[in-house]
Order: sequence, then C-alpha cells, then structure tokens
Amino acid sequence: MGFFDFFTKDKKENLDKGLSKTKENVFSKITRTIAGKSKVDDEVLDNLEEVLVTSDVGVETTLKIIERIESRIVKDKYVNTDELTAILREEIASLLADNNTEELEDFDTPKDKKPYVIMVVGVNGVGKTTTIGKLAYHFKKAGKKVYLGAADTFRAAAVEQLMIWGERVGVDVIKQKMGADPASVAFDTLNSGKANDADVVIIDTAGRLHNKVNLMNELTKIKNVMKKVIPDAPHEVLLVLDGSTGQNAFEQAKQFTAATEVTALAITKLDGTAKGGVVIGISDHFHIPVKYIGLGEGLEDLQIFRKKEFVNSLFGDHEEK
Ligand SMILES: Nc1nc2c(ncn2[C@@H]2O[C@H](COP(=O)(O)OP(=O)(O)OP(=O)(O)O)[C@@H](O)[C@H]2O)c(=O)[nH]1
Ligand SMILES: [Mg+2]
Repeated sequence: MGFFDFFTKDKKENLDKGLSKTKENVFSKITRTIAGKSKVDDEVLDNLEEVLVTSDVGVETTLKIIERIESRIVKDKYVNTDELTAILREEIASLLADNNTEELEDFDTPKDKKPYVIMVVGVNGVGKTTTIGKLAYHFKKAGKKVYLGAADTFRAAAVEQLMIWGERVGVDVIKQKMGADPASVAFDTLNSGKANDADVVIIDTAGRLHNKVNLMNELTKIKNVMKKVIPDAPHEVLLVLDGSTGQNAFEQAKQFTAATEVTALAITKLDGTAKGGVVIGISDHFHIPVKYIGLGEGLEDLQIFRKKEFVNSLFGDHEEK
C-alpha cells in the first residue's frame, strides 16, 4: 500500500493562507520600491536589498539574491520592474536549490530503520510538542505505527499536553511521573516501540532547564541512553524554531547546531507573522534540511517544506490579491 503526499490544491491553499502576512509585507514593500520606475537600476536594487533584509531573509542570503539579480541584469541588459517579482522568484528558487539538502517526498521513514527514532529539540515555547502531535498525525495517516515519548518531565503540564495529542491522534504515549529522568523515559519509549513493532518513535524534550549547559548535557544524556536500545538512534534530531521570531530563530539555529548535533529543522508559526522570509535565509544558510513548516495549530497545519512551492507561494500570483 503506497501513500504519496503530493502537493495538492488543499496544501497549496493552506500554504498560501499561512504565508499571506509575509507575502503582503514583501509585496507592499516591493511595490513601494518600484513605484514610478520602469527599469531595475541601482536605486531599485538598493531598495530591494532593504526590503529583503527587513523581511527577515537575512543579510547573507539577501546579498546572494541581489548578486544574482545583478548578473541577470548584466546578461539581459535591461530588466523591467514588471518582471522583478518573477525574477526574484526564479533566482531565490535556484539559490535554494543550490543548497543540495534533501527534500522529503512524503511522510515516510527508511525501511531499514524500524523504529525510526526522532528526537525533537528546541527552546521553550517554539512549538515542539505541537509539531510532534502533527507529525504523529501525518505518520499515522501514512500508515505508520507511532509511539511518542514524554521526555519533557520538567514541567507538569508537558506530559499531559503530549497525552492529549496522543489521544487526539490515536497513538501510544509512554510517560513517567513529572520530574522523572528524561533519559529513562526515552529508554522506555524506545523499548516499547521496538517490542510493539512501531515504525516511528518521537521523543519530546524540555526546552527550558536551569541553564543552557544543563539543557545540552541533558540532550546528550538522552541520546546516549537511546543507543543502548537502538545503537544508531536517534536517527533524526529535529530542531524546532519559531519562525515568528524572525532573526532570533536564525540565531537559535546557529547556537543549537553549534552546541549539539542537529540533523533536520522545523520552522513553526509562519501563519500570523510577516517574518516568513526567515525560512529562505535558514534554508540557504544551513546545510541541514528544513524538513517541515508549521502553518497553524491544527493537525493539518504542518507541511513538508518544499523549496520551490514555498518560493512560488511567497512570490507568485501577486496580482490576484
Ligand atoms: N499559530 C501557530 N501556533 C503554533 C504553531 N506551532 C505551535 N504553536 C503554538 O505555540 C505554543 C507553544 O507550542 P508548544 O508545542 O507547547 O511548544 P514547546 O516547544 O513544546 O514548548 P515547551 O514545552 O514549553 O518547551 C502553543 O500555543 C501552540 O499552539 C504554528 O505552527 N502556528
Ligand atoms: Mg513542549
């Protein structure tokens, strides 16, 4: 039985809706930039640079985009301001494609890794537990057996929150008492998952401990204990970032990836923010794939990040607003 998560009309609408604030923000700024101008000249480029930086794309990626547009102007001699968004869309898509990080086709896991163990990390409040609930839903929908581990034992409500998601989605949650050793919860979850033939095990972790060193040590300890059950676990360390914090999300990604091993990124809360441009900067900068984007609080509001669709949604169909 195959399940393919194609980019359907529903998903496109969900993506367009989720990114609408960012899109409005970018377009209104671009419109101002080219007002009364017919040709893309140095002044338009300077303003465009400012538009991208203030839309949270980040300086480094913005400069790469501007350079690409400059070479395009050199090649084509004259670039009309009408073509600017189409060119932006093409150049950003091709820039992101240059960063050859893997892109998921659907919610699937490698056949030779069963259970496939995902450890979810990130600072408090970024959307880890919510993302786990949505992931469990999507994996289950794809025919996978899912086990969740409530290894955020730091907060009383954290275990309960994961239990609620487990019930809502209809998957098993392994827990201990609040204050229990998170590594021990992870150990139990992997054991249960393994014994019950689970396809995916997802471990929730605390985002807030007494300090950052504690947090990193804790994550290392959880990882080491997992290996006692499944030697190559965790197969994925998913760092969750809150996209609505813009450049802060970028900085957090830098700090986290420097302090611990991260193999995938999820950027949440893109709905309701105008700072969605940060996804472009993060996807360009890090050689760690952005795998998922969060577009709301509902189960369906998690999408696999597809570079081209993302850029198309952000810079496409702007006339029909
Ligand atoms: N609008 C919106 N809200 C989201 C999204 N993802 C998470 N949230 C909300 O963000 C808040 C925090 O989410 P949690 O999943 O509890 O975050 P966490 O990282 O587990 O937090 P801690 O357990 O405290 O570390 C909740 O109110 C979620 O509903 C999203 O994609 N869009
Ligand atoms: Mg949580």
